[in-house]
Amino acid sequence: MKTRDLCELDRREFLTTVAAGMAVAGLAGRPSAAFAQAAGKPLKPSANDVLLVIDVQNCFVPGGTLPVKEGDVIVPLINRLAKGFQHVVLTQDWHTPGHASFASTYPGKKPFETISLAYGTQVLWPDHCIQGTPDAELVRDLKIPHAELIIRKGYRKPIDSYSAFYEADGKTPTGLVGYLRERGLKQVFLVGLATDFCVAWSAMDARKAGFAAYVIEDATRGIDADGSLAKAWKDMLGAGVKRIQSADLDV
Ligand code: VGL
Ligand code: ZN
Repeated sequence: MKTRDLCELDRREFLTTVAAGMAVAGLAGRPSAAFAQAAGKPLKPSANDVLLVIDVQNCFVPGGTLPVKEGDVIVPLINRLAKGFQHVVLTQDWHTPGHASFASTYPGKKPFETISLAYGTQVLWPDHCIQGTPDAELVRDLKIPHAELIIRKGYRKPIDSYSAFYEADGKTPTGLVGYLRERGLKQVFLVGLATDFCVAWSAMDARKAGFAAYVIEDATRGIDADGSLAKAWKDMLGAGVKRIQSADLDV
């Protein structure tokens, strides 16, 4: 609802409409953010919200093994956004040598080709984010000292994990659902790399697990292999993920 429409409505009717919308969206009990959103005002992160910072690692920025174009440009913005969140969780792509997602594991295969594995189609990547290497470290300029948890993923040799919640079989949990639920964190805001792979899969799995999910688009960058970025947005929006910009947040 646009702010200028408000004057045309009886105030009581507006409040009823918003309250009904909140009940439908399961947002009763945290009226400030729901109100702000309904009125088109910036969202203020609350104590039930968590910022999920996906894979801001050396491997995914220029100079790394699987560089995302402008992957480094979003780091200052992520640092600023993180200051507005009480709760921040980071993820780290964390592969074994000879990992199932590496093209080098399969003779004759090249990065960005695909193969069929037991759990489905796997895009093949250059060797990247190998456990314990400088390439796998968080970007040095990422400054979020109050981050509460680092989730590592993709650490099993035979299976990839783009998502922070479930491995690529769609059912092996990383433990993040339980962590967020147990701590009463209900709405997940996502930033980081790459929009069309680890951010998108994490956002959709957040929805699957029953969380509200907001991707802060200008604090992400994509790989965009073969139309993957447009497809990822279509899939995310279809799954009920909200696409927002950093300016939509009051931080
Ligand atoms: C990612 C490809 C392979 C990501 C991780 O962080 O988006 N993409 N591994
Ligand atoms: Zn990976």
